[in-house]
Amino acid sequence: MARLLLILGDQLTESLASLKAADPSQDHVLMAEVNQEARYVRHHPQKIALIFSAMRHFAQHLQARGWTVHYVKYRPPAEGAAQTLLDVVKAQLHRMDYDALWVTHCGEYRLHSEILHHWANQLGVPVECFEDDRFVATLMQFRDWAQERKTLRMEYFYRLMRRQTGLLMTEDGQPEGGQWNWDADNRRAWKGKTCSQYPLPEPLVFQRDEIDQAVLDLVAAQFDHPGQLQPFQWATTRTDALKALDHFMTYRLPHFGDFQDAMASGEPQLFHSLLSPYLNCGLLSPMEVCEAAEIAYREGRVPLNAAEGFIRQIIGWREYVRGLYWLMAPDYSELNHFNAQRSLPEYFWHGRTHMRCLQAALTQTLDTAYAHHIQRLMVIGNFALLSGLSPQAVCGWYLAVYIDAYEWVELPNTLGMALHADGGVLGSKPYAASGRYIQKMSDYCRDCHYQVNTATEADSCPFNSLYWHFLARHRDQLIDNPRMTMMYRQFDKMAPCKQQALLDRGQACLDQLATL
Ligand code: FAD
Ligand code: DLZ
Ligand code: SF4
Repeated sequence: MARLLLILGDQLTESLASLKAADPSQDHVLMAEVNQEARYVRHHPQKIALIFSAMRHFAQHLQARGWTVHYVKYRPPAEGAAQTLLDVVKAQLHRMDYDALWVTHCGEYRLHSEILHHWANQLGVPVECFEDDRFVATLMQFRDWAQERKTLRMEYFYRLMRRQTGLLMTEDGQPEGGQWNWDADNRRAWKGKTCSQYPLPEPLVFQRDEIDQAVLDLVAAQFDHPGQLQPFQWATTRTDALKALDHFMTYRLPHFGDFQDAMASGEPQLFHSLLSPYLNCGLLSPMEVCEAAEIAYREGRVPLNAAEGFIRQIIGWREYVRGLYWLMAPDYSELNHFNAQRSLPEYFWHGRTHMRCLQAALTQTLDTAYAHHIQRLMVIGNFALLSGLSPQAVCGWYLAVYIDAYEWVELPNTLGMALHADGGVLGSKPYAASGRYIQKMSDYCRDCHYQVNTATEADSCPFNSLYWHFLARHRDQLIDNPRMTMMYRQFDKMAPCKQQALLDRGQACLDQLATL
């Protein structure tokens, strides 16, 4: 009774459900680098390098543990080798006799539905799919939770997850410190360059081995996708990912909460963890990461607002967006509440714009495949929302450029959180903001071509007028939202000539979007 286990590039976990159920003495593992996965969007070169190298290391690890692993290395399309996962599976079933193909639930609807609906009748063996139990909540649990509610706010799901895991809970079932959420304490701007009280540590550097080097050479030769391949600074093994976790716990978590929403020129990471790529491809587990944060808090090494803020991102947001993705798939990806139709300005692909904040976030993204949450949400996402960029184009961009991007996590964050294109399923109001927010949370405006303190002049910050233009053009959709009343009141109180000047400047920005 030998089974063939297909393990995907984001399933690099030794305790993966299919591996747990299988028997290494007779079942075989199959892993494959294929064009289907490497090219279905123009993934950032660092993302491809991370996945391929982590896959190769993981295969080696499984072999050392006694598994028989059939590993198919990448071959360019011109060489006529197997290009899809189905091709690879078929070839392996042809080579040897297996009783079944075992898979673990995929992270993307695209591939999951292909496997479940189209493979079995082409393969001649049954396809058995295991639930992906690397998350805290099951998909069924999220569905049940959602069914009981009119609105699906993350905060309430998060509280359920806190109770379920016991993370940061007191013995009598109360949230540690008497409060569920310490977000109000987590909004400080970082003045670190002028104030040494909160110094940033040196980034952790990993040694590159032969596997990394071979993959980096391969990606450099075969993938001309947007983004820089070097310097490549990511961990590609569980051992190194654990070092990254440890380094974060010691040096950055203590101030993670305070500066969670801050942005600073030349400081791409600030106090963020950079752990999402490892969580999402399976090198780290969400619970081990959260438990490490809780221990750091209980031992007095980090304050509560830091530990809670960090844990909320993982058992709150991460679990919630995954549940929402599968609840709403596949139609969610097509939603476009504001009927936004503009295409992406070219600078999304090279970063050259006069808007300093956007230039910094885009350039950093293309150089490192990473931007932290506030850059993704309040700079790039906010700009896309205010400018009416097509959600499908924007989501395609986010899926391609970020090292941690898989549709289950990217889509709800981009389409739902940043663009409000789901009409409020995820968020109770759009995350729209003027330049003042960016000025408050960063030092970008100081060196910008545009003036953040004006709104209607030819050199005024585009965010300032685009903000009012957005509110005005979507008045019918937003006016009844109680969380938007104050903004509309503010606009309605302005003199008509001021209102017109704002709308004119906003329209001018939209007309010149390509050259801002
Ligand atoms: P930290 O700030 O250190 O946070 C710790 C961990 O919490 C992260 O590693 C991540 O696993 C989790 N987390 C934090 N926020 C979220 C969130 N909103 N949703 C899910 N998990 C979260 N995250 C991805 O993993 N993949 C994506 O493709 C992705 N796309 C995004 C697109 C947009 C428009 C926005 C606004 C956010 C997106 N996020 C995405 C969420 C978040 O920005 C990243 O998880 C975070 O920036 C990763 O960096 P970090 O590991 O340093 O995070
Ligand atoms: C992201 C990615 C890339 C770039 N390449 C591969 C690959 O060659 N083989 C593979 O099994 N997985 C890869 N992945 C991850 C998959 O895209 C991911 O498993 C699916 O999108 C499901 O989440
Ligand atoms: Fe961004 Fe406006 Fe500030 Fe320039 S002035 S950095 S465009 S917010």
